[in-house]
Amino acid sequence: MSTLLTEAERFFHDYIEQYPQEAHRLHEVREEILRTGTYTQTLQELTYGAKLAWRNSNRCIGRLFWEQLHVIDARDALTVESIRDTLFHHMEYATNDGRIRSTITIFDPDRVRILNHQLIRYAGYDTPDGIIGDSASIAFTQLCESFGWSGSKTDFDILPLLIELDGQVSLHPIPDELVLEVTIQHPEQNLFGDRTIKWYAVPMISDMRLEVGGISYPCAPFNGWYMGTEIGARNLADTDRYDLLPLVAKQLGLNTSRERSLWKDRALVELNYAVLDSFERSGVTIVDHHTATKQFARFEKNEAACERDVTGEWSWLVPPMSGAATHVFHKDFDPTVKRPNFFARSAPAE
Ligand code: HEM
Ligand code: NRG
Repeated sequence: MSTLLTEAERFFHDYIEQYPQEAHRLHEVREEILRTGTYTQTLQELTYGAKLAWRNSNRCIGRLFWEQLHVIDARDALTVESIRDTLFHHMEYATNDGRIRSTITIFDPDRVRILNHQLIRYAGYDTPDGIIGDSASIAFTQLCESFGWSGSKTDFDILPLLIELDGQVSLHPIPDELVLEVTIQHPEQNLFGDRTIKWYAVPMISDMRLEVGGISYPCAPFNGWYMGTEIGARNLADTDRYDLLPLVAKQLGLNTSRERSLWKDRALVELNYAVLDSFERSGVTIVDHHTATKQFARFEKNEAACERDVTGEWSWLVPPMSGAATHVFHKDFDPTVKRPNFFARSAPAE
């Protein structure tokens, strides 16, 4: 309880600087903690805390926009139907027909969990004939199957939601109309032969714990939009994900028998170009890694002007291609973890 008190006091110190008329809250909260062992935050406190958690996310290159976060308070959603509908609402609101809105939905800190890594993700199956779909989802897909779910065994089956309320897990398929997807097509080349390759529009992380003022919210799914390399240089390219570079290189007629032909690099560039171009043509928000790092430089400038230090994790901030062509490669970052923040739910507090 003393760490809760310390964290709450630290949080309200900054909060009251921002909202001086709220000075009384420090005494109220202190009293509530001493009396009950915990406290309930106002929506204004939660909103401020969630934005700071984003601002403090050391791995996030998208932090320029930390003040533009739409916060949905779902602490009163305490039936599976209302939790499910709230998640569906988040998807619809955030997707916004492609003009993606950064959004977070915050659920009851004690009673609600989502078992999915992201609200929308593709299933993965380990079959005797090889892996189908996203190998990163194999274990979670098996969990869904143990709850009676069965997918169509395509490379792009949308997984259902697994919602846990008071320790009871229930499974909820996501209606197709809530899932915006983009077919990836290069404007000049056929990169994938007769295969159709696509990706979903909105990354909605649902397995991180939001911590604000000493209170943990284990269920607080959030989203921004994609940086192209997340899809083109990792999800579709990693050998333990969709592993598409050999196919793309073959389609481009590159010499894959010699590393020094740089077939992987050349395939990566065209694949990433196709991702960015396809999202843009579909009217779905996405940012390329050059623009994203420039936006991050503006964030660094803004923070300096407010006399705040920017913390960061270099190995996450540097994009997974053309790293040295961006300014973040050439800098050091202080990896100190500030609070409020988001934490891996399984990991102990850092
Ligand atoms: C990580 C971009 C919005 C919190 C990342 C990563 C990228 C990124 C590229 C690294 C992901 C990876 O390598 O797997 C963006 C962009 C956004 C955005 C372009 C557009 C607005 C947000 C929002 C939040 C957020 C709205 C929270 C409110 C985080 C966190 C991580 C992260 C906590 C680390 C995830 C982890 O540890 O797995 N972001 N982000 N980001 N972002 Fe953002
Ligand atoms: N790399 C993961 C998503 C991680 C978070 N990325 C964001 N977050 N852009 C992937 O699915 O590829 N966000 O909140 O926008």
